[in-house]
Amino acid sequence: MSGSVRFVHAADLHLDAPFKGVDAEDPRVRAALIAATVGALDTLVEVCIERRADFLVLAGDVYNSMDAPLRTEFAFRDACARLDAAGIRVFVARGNHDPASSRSAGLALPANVHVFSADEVERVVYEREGRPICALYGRSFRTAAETANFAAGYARDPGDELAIGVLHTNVGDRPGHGPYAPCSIGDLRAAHMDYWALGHIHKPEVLSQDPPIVYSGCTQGLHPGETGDRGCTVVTLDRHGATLERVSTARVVWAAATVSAVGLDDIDAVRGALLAEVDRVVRDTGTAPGTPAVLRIDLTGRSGAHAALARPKALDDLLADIRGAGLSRDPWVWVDRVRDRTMPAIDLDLVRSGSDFAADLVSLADSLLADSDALGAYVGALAQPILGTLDSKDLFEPDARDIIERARDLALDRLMAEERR
Ligand SMILES: [Mn+2]
Repeated sequence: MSGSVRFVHAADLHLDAPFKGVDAEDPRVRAALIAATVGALDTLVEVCIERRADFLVLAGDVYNSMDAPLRTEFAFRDACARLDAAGIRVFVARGNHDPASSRSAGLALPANVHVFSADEVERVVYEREGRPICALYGRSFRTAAETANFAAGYARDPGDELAIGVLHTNVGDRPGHGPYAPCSIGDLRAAHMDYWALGHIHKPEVLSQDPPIVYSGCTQGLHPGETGDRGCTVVTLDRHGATLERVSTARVVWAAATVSAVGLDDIDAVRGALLAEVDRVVRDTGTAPGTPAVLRIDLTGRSGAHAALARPKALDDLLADIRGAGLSRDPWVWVDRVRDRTMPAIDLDLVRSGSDFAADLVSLADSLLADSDALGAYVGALAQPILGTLDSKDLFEPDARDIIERARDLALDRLMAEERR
């Protein structure tokens, strides 16, 4: 074997995934979300063709469900046929969402597609003009819950000049992800591959540089939690090593932002800050300029606009206004949610100058904050019942100053809310 290969590594396309957690009433936004996963597949095909890839590696979860609709299977088959026409092969390892036992695994795929065995690690040789160039090792999931260590079955043939491992796996028992085909980075290194094309974790991540052990991440974020760039990894590999390049494929980017309302004293100032955030997202949607975004914003901080935001329907009207502005941008931004997490601004000097209960409260806090012995004793007495219930006292190290300041402000917030009723 001699030479080099260029391939595109992608995973977790979840082509038939429903978008959860967003209820977009705008028809253009709805249509974009519905078309996004298959659109990302189209972009993936274009990337393979533009970069003159030798082959595409898909490391599991092409489909979201074990009985994916026929139209989704047609979309995948059409994509493979376009690659076939361009002379690009496709290597597929099935994952926990689309195991070999899926009911939707029936549609015949073009001859350029190879689906790895679900019985054992399978070695397939990519050839160019009849000459072996690169070996690919892969194993598909048979069932949705494969909990054996598949990585242990991978071993490079000493005759391979180039070798790639393909696997859907949870490396390092990551919490929050299914414990499927678990393995360690050490298990993967022990197979002596030149590159590991992994799937399952949807956030792109390079676990190791030498050899590259890579989660390409999903091709399209599937819900508001999957924020930021989503795409594929273009790999150029020869016997000296690999060069990696990230290319975005997402048709809609999920974005989340926190906007501080500190120093903003009325609704118009808040509106200005929200619009500035929308425009920031328009300019900066990961590595793919021109990609529409769905944006969630939390408004935070002590703000003079707190009371105005708390008025009935004020936030709804503000959201509708910001949405209209976001949809007029190019690319558009759908503001899915603005949450009001602001608190009232407190002018402590003004409260101190009064003669009411609030003034007494601030005065008590002032005297404690001025006397560290008294402060420690006071907070210690308050914390004792809680500390008594903990097995390890080391877990809770009370910061007395912080506790008193927060207790003071929380009590003042409650008092002010009472006054407004
Ligand atoms: Mn997945």
